Amino acid sequence: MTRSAQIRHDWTLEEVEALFALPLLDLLLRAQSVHRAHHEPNTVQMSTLLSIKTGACPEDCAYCPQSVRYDTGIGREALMEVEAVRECALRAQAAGATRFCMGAAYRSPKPKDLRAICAMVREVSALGLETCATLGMLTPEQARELKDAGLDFYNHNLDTSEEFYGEIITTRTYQDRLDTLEAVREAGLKVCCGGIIGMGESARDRAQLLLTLANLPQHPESVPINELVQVPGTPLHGAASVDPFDFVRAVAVARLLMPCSHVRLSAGRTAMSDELQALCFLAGANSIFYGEKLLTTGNPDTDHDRKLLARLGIVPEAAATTRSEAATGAADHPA
Ligand code: SAM
Ligand code: DTB
Ligand code: SF4
Repeated sequence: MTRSAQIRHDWTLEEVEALFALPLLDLLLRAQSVHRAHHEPNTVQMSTLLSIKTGACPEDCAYCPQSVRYDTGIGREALMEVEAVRECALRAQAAGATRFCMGAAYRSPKPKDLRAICAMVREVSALGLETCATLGMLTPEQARELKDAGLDFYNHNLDTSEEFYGEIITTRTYQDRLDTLEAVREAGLKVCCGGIIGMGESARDRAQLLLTLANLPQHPESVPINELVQVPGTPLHGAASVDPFDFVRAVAVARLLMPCSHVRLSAGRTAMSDELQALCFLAGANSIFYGEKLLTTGNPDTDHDRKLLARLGIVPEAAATTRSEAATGAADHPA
């Protein structure tokens, strides 16, 4: 079978549920085989996050410590200055990151803020880093503005299945999210889109989330799989924890459904053992958030991560978009 023949956008829920139901070792073998057919083995892409505008978000995402509705001890902070962002990006680059992702606690950016963020994108891009932003909902014009400023990726997660979504967020719809993803794609930006495991969703919800991602007209170049970071004060604090093997299954199924994408082992790594993270890499994860902080919560020390990768014989992937990412667009969309 050729590589492009494995790129499908017509998965059924039954097929995806059947993958989840495979014996774990069979699933891992299949996922690692597909991984090796599409990616350099033993490499990992490293992105560093920075919260450029923290707290007081009007949305009600039940997992999020930055919503103004929950008492999590996170106050309102102004949008950072361009120079301060540039310094953080330089530090991330010196530590070994190749992509810098700027996150803002917005429902959607205001015109003045977007202009300032475009200036940040230009500065970070000029350092030779890949750029990513996650700023909430975008109009097609806003997406084009970011593209013109040199933005490479836009992160906007579906978070969960359409069915479960209403239990987690009521202030915007699933369709709003799909519309933003379409605007981002149309503007020529690369898409980073994934979800969160551990919010009380069912196995079917997990299958449905990955199915929706895989059946988008084009697979997201980057698929972050987050494990819920439980923050006191948020409605999801105290949610039942996930069986680690079920988390690994979600990573493996993402790899099988979206062979060319980078699957990112995202939030939640501080609570994972080194061995569990190694299993996630075996399942096809080939990207991490690297740096001591995610947006407002912790992430493993860079020193620990460097040692872990060295112990596993995994090397950081060079910057610049890989052959496989290019293939997600070209190979399956000849028109
Ligand atoms: N405000 C923008 C938005 O929601 O699109 C951008 C920032 S928001 C923090 C980006 C993503 O972070 C969310 O969609 C969610 O998937 C993830 N996230 C937020 N809080 C999290 C948590 N406690 N645990 C895991 N992932 C989380
Ligand atoms: C993604 O999928 N996960 C990141 C990033 N995209 C923006 C965010 C994780 C946030 C975890 C909670 C926090 O640090 O505030
Ligand atoms: Fe706001 Fe984004 Fe947090 Fe939702 S996830 S509350 S939109 S910062």
